[in-house]
Amino acid sequence: MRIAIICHPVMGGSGVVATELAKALACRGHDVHLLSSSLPFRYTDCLPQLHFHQVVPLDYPLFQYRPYESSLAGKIIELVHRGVEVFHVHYALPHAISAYLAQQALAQEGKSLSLITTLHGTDTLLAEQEPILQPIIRLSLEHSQFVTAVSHSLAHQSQQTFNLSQTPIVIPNFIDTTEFSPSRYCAKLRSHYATEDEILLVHASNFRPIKRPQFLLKLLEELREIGIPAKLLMIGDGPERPICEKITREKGLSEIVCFEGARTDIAAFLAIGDIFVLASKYESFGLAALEALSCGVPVVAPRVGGLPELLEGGGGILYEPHDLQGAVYAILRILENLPLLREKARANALLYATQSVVTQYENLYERARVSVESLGPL
Ligand code: GMT
Repeated sequence: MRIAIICHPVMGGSGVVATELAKALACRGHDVHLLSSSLPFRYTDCLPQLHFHQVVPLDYPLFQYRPYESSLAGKIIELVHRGVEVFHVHYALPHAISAYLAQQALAQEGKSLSLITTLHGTDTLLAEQEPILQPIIRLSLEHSQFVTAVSHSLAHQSQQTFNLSQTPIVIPNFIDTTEFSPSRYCAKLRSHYATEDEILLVHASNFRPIKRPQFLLKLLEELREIGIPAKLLMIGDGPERPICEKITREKGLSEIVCFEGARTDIAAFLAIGDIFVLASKYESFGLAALEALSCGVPVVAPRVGGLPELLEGGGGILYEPHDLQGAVYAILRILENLPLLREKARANALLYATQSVVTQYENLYERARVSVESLGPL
């Protein structure tokens, strides 16, 4: 099949999922076109079947804002003319909206567009915060052949927020269980951060306020107070990082908290952890938690969004959001059963292996393509 995948390039789960999906489809022999405003950070330029198209919005002195939606719509139309059969957009904003515009323009030529939109959570959060966006996003979703969501929780929330005629299909995120594996453990790397007797907590995120990383510093302090020799390794970068670094310095925690910034080989850092910790206000799925599970690292996470669904397969313990004592208790319970929970974490992650999830998308593309073909010329 000739497939286009459209995503935001920034460091975040949706960009990872879209890029890894594009790579996996290209490996299966599909002709895949990846469209984004710049090169997604997981993009590797070595697959002959994978083509990157940068979408560059028009820069004109009269315009205060560049019209990205229009440029993307134009690019989609161009690719339809070049024979691309299915478009899979990650995020309605602005990608499904551009695809809707392209659909309308193509209808004038008697052509139709196969469109699949995957929701990762932010469209729903933004529409709740900014209700003027709701009807625009709704329109683009109702014009998608299929809408998918990365968890049941997000599917139901999105259906309600956008008053959708159908509940989105749930296709969870996936993981390369060979790259994210317990075998990535490296004693030498771990020794930089903790001794064998210490407990190494690892966190990885883009340090947006929604990730609430300051809570993790409080959690570390609580653990030290009750005599748990814990240390915290923080991976990633974003607006909350300098604030957390300042708190670390002010509270004299610099010996036990280490900020490593953004890393490309995240698996190596996850694999040396004893427990992966999250404090997010919301996670539609929690891809970083899945990456940790796949490395055999148990997860402690708040009961929000799609995290309960992910952790019900084993290898993690939930706590109620904001409940510091609940998070401490979850860590203690994991430490009592660490070897068993490590096994359960890995077993759970194997349920999300790339191949089975990519097949679900492939089947959906085929259904979308056939349903548009059966319409014939408009
Ligand atoms: O979490 C972020 O800051 C990035 C965001 C994104 O859009 O890339 O992640 C969202 O999509 C991921 C992939 O489906 C999910 O694993 C994350 O849970 C989700 N983030 C939120 O819902 C806050």
